[in-house]
Amino acid sequence: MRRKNILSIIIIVIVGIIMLALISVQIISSRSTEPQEIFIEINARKFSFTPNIIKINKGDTVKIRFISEDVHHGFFLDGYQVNTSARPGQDGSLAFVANKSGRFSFRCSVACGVFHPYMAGYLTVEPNLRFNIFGLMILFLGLTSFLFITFLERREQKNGQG
Ligand SMILES: [Cu+2]
Repeated sequence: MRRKNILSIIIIVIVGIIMLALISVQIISSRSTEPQEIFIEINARKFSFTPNIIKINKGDTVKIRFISEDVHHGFFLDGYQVNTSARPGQDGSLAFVANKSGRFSFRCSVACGVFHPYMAGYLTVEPNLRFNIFGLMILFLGLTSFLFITFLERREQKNGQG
């Protein structure tokens, strides 16, 4: 009788945890992994980009306004192979869907002076890992609960025998 009580409590707890996890997944995924339209203004001048580190999420549509503060500069994004350029007063523009995750460098694609090769920055496209993390957590919880139940059963059996 005691064993059955313990088992039913464990099962109720497991079901509760799984339900909570599923609800959290719903809330988190609907909040932050929904693709968004991102507008970014990038300023270029000898020999840097501002900002030079950009973070977005996979699936986002990125719209870039590229502004030059001094001479003719370019913006080329590795991995996505997209390019634009700007002169003072003549902004460049660029739009793409971030469908590849990873860290991509962007650099100036117009020779603009001595340190032109060092004019670079990074775009990080974050993968939508949140759901996977929760999936793994549920799996982990399920597995540990299973092992725990098996352990309890074994112990009960031993006690019964002894
Ligand atoms: Cu440049």
